[in-house]
Amino acid sequence: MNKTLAILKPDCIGRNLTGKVIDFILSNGFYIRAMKMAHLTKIEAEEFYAIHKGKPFFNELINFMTSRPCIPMVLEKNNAVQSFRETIGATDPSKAADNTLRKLYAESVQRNTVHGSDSEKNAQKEIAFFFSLMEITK
Ligand code: IDP
Ligand code: MG
Repeated sequence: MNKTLAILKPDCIGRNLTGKVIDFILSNGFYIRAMKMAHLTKIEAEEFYAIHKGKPFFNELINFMTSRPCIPMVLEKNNAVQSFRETIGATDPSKAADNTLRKLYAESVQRNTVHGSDSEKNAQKEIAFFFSLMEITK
């Protein structure tokens, strides 16, 4: 099994969808190995999303991600990165497949409820951004 980083985004917390989304993740076969609430500062959100700096949606994305706490978690499953991307669906909920988290719950391209790492390398980087080794259970 390998690991990926998920974040339940501020719109998920704000609309009280946390329980439903966690239930969906678990019922799709993922194990939660670490989880916490975090209220990102602007500097932290800019670092996490550094790859998008300069894009037209960047400033609004940072405002959104710092607007409330979020819930980062480390998920484990066979082929975790790709499998979780399939579980969340396309970035734009109007293009997301049926029975994906974003199709079910996302409000818009920006307020799309959940983050998932897009590669093995980024998963490792993003997990280390939020969690120390000691915080990740076996
Ligand atoms: P991803 O989350 O599906 O990997 P990315 O392209 O990495 O999508 O974008 C990161 C986040 O930035 C998205 O999840 C979404 O919240 C926001 N975002 C991406 N594209 C747009 C856009 O065109 N308008 C507004 N927000 C966007
Ligand atoms: Mg991405």
